Amino acid sequence: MRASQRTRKLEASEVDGGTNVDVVVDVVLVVVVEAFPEIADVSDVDVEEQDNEKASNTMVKSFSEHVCIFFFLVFDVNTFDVQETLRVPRDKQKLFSSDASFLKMVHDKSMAALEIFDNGVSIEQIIPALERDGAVIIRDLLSTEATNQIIEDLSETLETSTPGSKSGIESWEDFHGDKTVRFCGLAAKSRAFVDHALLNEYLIKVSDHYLLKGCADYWLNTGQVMAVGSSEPAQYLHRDEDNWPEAMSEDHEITFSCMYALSDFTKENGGTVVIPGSQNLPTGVIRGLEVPPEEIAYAVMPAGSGMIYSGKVVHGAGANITEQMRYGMHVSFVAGWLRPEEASPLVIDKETAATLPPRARQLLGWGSYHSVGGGRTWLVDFDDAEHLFD
Ligand SMILES: O=C(O)CCC(=O)C(=O)O
Ligand SMILES: [Fe+2]
Repeated sequence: MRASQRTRKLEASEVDGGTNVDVVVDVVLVVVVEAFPEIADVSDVDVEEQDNEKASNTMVKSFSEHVCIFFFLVFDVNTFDVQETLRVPRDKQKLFSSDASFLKMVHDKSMAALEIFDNGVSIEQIIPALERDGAVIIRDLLSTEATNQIIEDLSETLETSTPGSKSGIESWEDFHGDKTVRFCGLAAKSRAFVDHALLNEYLIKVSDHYLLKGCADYWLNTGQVMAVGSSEPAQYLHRDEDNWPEAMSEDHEITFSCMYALSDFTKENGGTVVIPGSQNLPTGVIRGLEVPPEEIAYAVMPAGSGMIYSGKVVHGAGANITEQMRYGMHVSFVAGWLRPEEASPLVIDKETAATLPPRARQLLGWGSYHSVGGGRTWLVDFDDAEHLFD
C-alpha cells in the first residue's frame, strides 16, 4: 500500500460511547490494608501483649470492616463513579498504596490536559511542563514527508501483521490487546525511522536531560508500532519503568519515551491516556489504577506529533471506539546499564548497522557502555563494539 492510500485510510471518525468499571469490595479491602498497614501492626502488638489472638483478630476484622465501609462510600462517590473510564482487569488492580494523593494530581485545572508545543520550541521551554505533567505533546515532531516515508516503509508489515500479542503469556496478551497490532525491528525496516524518529532532536535532548542523571549513556529500549484496533478496550494504566522494578529509583529516570502519532490521535480512537503529575507518585509498580475523570488527559494530537513522556508517568492506550485503527509508533530509551525490551543488535544486522550514523548504531546496541566509574560492558573481546566498523 502506498503512503498516500494509507494516510487516507487513517482518517479518524467521531463515535460516541464509553465503558464502565464496576466497583468491587475486594479492591477497597486492598486499599484499606495497603493504606493503613499500621492497623495490622498495632493489632499484632496487642496480640503479643495480651496473648489473646482471638480477641485481637475480631477487633481487627471489625475495625477493617468499618474502615472498608467508610472507604467504599467515599471512593464510590469520588473515585469510582467514572462513566468514561478505563478497563482494569480485576487481577491487575493495584491501587496506589501509600496514600490517596493521586486524587489530587490536577493542580490548578478543572480538567487534566497536556501542554502542546510546536516544533521549534526550546528544550528549556518544555522541561517545566515535563516536570509538572510528566508528558508533553510536540506538534510536527515529524515532518509530513518523514511521517509518510515511515508509513510507506512500514506499510507492508502493517498490512501483513495480525492483531494480538505474540508473547504467548496471558498477562502480556492482556497488556498488548487482542485487537492491537504491534511489531518491532523498525530500524531494519525504515531508514526514515532511524533518521527522524530514533535520532529525533527533541527526544534525544530530553533523554539526555533526564536519563544521563542515572547513567553514562542510554540505548534503544524499543521502537514499536502500536496500532490500536477498532473496539479495543483501554489498556490498563501503568508506568513504563515497571519493566525494570529492581532498577527503579526516586532520584532519576531509567527510561524515557516518545509516542509518535502516525495517524491523528483522538479521545475516541485510543489516543494515549495520561495522568499528569503521576510521575511524582512514590516509586512503585502500578498496574491498573482507577482515576477520576478530571485527572485524565488524552494525547489528542494530529499525525506527525509526538508525546514525549517520563517512564514514571502513569498512562496507557485509550479505548478505540471508532471503526478505524489508531496508528502510533513508540520509541523509548533505557539506561545503558539495563537490558532493553527489544534485542536490537540481534535484529539489525551488521551490514545494515554499517550504513547508519554512528550515534544510531550505538543506540541500536552496536556500541559498548562506559560507566561513569570506568566500568565497561557490552564489549567485543575487550574492545568497544563501535570499532567493528572502523
Ligand atoms: O498505545 C498507547 O497509546 C500506549 C501503549 C503503552 O503505553 C504501552 O504499551 O506501554
Ligand atoms: Fe506504556
